[in-house]
Amino acid sequence: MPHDHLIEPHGGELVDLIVDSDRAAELHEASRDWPSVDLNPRQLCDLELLANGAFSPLRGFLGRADYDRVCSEMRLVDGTLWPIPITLDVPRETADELEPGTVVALRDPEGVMLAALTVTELWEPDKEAEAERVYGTTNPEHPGVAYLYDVAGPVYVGGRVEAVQLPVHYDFPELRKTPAEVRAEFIRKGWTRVVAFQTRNPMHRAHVELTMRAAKDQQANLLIHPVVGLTKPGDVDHYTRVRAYQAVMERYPQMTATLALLNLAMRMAGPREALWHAIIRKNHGATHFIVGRDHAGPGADSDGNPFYGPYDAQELYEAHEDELGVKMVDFKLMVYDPEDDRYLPVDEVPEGRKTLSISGTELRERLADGREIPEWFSYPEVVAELRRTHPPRARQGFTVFFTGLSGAGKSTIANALMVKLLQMGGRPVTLLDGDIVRKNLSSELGFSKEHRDINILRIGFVASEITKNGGVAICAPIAPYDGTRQKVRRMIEPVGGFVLVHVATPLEVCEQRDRKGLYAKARAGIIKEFTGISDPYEEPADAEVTIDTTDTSPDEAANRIILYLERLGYIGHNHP
Ligand code: PPS
Repeated sequence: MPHDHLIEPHGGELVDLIVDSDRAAELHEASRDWPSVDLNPRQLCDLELLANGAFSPLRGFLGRADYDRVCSEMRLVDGTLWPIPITLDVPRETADELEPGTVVALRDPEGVMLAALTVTELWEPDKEAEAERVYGTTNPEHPGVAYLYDVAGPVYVGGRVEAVQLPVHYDFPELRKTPAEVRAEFIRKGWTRVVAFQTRNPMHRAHVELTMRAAKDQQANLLIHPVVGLTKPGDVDHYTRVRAYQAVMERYPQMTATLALLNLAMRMAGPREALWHAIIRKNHGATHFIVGRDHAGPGADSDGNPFYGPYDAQELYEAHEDELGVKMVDFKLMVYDPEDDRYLPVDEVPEGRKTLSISGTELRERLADGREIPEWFSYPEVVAELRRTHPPRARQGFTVFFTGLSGAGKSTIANALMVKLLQMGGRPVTLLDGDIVRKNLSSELGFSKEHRDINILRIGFVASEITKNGGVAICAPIAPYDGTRQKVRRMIEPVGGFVLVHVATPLEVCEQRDRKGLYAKARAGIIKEFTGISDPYEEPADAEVTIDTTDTSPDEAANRIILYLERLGYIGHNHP
């Protein structure tokens, strides 16, 4: 029996693009002659939700007419409400191989064919117009716009999809439920009214109380349906979140709530995304959907202007609620009322009552400093999960990155620092000195700008891996180019500490010391492209510590860096 007959009255007709085994074998056989598209992480998410019917009624990647109308009116050509364009973007070279009628193999990064796409048309979208219409902004600080401009290829390919298999997931397989599986679960449990809760964040007490309140008000059961595909850059990783969700499920009264993971690639499109989320949940059999404050919004731009108003999503939803066929359960911001030890929507707080809340930024700060997170805010088991992956700074890794001219004293200070850190103990320390790296990692490289950049980026990659895993990396190359140093900073800061130390000993002093005799050779023209003599050195404007070794001993210099690390909290009482 097809799924869609199984699942009524929940959700309406469900598309299932996965072909039977005979057709799959046929497609595999034929695919030898087809061009291929290797899907990126976002496209993989989209394909999965197309294939399993989460994006019903879509049967493939949008063609041009559907795309245009979705962008301008949030509707497919046939009038169906659909707020987000689901398109397959490709590079121009790939597009050149395709034409209407071509069948393309859509593959995962390992080359496994997941689906066959029969191309109906190809076109070059006006990305600015798309950004303006879908996201309401062309500001690339919006993550959806950034993807559109920086990652998406210039050509869109529309066409129907026949899926051979769903993408494979090795993590949490028991929680990755297709829409048909979720609907079947509801039927098995006898649930006819189900409130779905979308989230990309760890769930704390406010979220649990909000969802319980929604369930009580609607006399419904709960589907906790977090996104584990792509969320906003910088979010807590989904492994940590899912372990925390599993712990939180124990807090709900027995047999009232269920957990399923959704491999959605979010766009952070705010109001439009709220409608999209509701359609997806309807396809999973939900009858109600929770929309809170700033639903699926990316926050504010660098000037502090929010991309969407806090309740824009609720307003747009309300205007389309009947058509969506999923009732909105709207919530204002929840705040804690210590007097009654409960959570309340901010508009229900009695006059003059003092309430408490902790913002996401504040929570991150508390985790980084190893400070207490109160029980009124979260559950001990959730906090424990967060602490495992977000240890306090005193247990995080960090990189100390020296830059400066040859002979400035980088290696000497780096060695002194390494020895002092080893004496303190607690973290493994790796020294990536310029000469050591040139011998072991970059022996084939010379001193052109291109080669120096490759060298520095290699050092940055190794240092970021060490830092990510809780170690200390001390790097001491010349690293003459500002842009390259900044790239390294951006690789490391998301995974731990980064301290740039400018060893600013003047050229005259370095040249006068000339310990290796290199300056003399450079002056004589025997060594070419020598930094400071015949090659540039760009002074950093972003160094955390600046040291001139003309009148500072290596011991003093290393001490200054240690004091700086203490001030930031990377060295301190919490040290294991
Ligand atoms: S870079 O620019 O960061 O990739 O340079 P780095 O890997 O630190 O290598 C610098 C060391 O190589 C020796 N050397 C040169 N330096 C600069 N310019 C030229 N042309 C050059 N040729 C060889 C020099 O000994 C540098 O070591 P340090 O320890 O800095 O004196």
